[in-house]
Amino acid sequence: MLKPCYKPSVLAATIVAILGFQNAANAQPHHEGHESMRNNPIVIGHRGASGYRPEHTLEGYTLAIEMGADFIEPDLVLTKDGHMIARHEPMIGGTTDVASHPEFADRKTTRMLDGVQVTDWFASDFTLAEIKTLHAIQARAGRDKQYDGLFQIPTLNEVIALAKSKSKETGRQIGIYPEIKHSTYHANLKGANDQALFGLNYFENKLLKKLHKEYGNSACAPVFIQSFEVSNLQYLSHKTDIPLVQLVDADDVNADGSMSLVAPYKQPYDFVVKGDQRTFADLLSDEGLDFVKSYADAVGPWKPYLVKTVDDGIDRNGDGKITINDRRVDGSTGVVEMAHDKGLKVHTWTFRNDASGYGFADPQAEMTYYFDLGVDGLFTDFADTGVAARDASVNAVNEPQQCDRHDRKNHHHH
Ligand SMILES: [Ca+2]
Ligand SMILES: [Ca+2]
Repeated sequence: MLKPCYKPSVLAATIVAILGFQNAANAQPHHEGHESMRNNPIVIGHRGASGYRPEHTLEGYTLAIEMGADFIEPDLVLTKDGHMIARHEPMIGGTTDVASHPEFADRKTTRMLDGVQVTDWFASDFTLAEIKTLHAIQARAGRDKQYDGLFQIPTLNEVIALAKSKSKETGRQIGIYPEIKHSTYHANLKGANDQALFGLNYFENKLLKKLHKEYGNSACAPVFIQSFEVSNLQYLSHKTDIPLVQLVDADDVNADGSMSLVAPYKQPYDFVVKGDQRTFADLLSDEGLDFVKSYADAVGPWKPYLVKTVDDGIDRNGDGKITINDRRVDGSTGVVEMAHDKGLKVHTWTFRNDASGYGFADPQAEMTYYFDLGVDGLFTDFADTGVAARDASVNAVNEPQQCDRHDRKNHHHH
């Protein structure tokens, strides 16, 4: 529609564009080039496509890949005979049918896990051959249980083989995003003779040996290694150039938007053991991010660390009740920007269609909000929604991924 003011408005826009260009050029001559190198933010299939299939199964990972996930996420724990298998916890009662195997009834036991007493079946009391007789079940209420009892528990080797074969089949590079679960716990597990079953860094060494064999010791490997603990990542930083991710947890979000920090979600467990007083939240301060940058390539904070939301008692979606979805979204906390300034990537979690989130009733809109904010990736149980949300973001980039990482050995001379 032509209006009388058409020409002046074009002129005004041109002047603004010229001034804007000059301002940008004067203030940040290097900035445009940096931005043009930006990669497409990644969608990580959280425990596979756990919204649709039992978590941590080859079938679930396959579905996540078919839905467009860039990375699949195996959480790793160790069996009695030292194999790395994909489970969210050393406890396997909630995610497998072990309770319906009478031959394993006497394996149910009580252990301390990161300071918490837990009664369950533990992966480290089973050989891999025994684990292979179990089948996965849907762990979360309200999700499809028709696949319960059908799929086996995969090893890391099988997850890697799947990612590689699917990469060939689809022509897309499917990455893996393994998490070392409970490093301190695994290092201190006792065998029958009361000696350490695995010992310090057995888990880390085993993982690196496998990853280096499959992908090489390279910053550009399609792999991120993640952990909630710190000292194991510091150890790994001296042994590998594969990117490392410091996960950052919390207990809950307070009404005013601040983080609630209650054990065992208050501190990395290796900090608890060493008496280091720093909390998870401390790792995201200016000083904390500098510390993380000394050994890791990315931070993986729980999403409320990135976007502040406030419970102000207003029913925003008008459904007659106040839930976390109604919270007022107060924008960035500044963590994403500060991490990026320090050269750390930001990957955040977890986005779920059936739980949605703080301040958002629409899970796809929620994920697009985080992508627009500038996160480099996010974990979702619903990879299809994650891909749609990413593709709708102003930060979506329709170019092949380029490796913009540097070998750690080039950056950390003594
Ligand atoms: Ca995980
Ligand atoms: Ca509501």
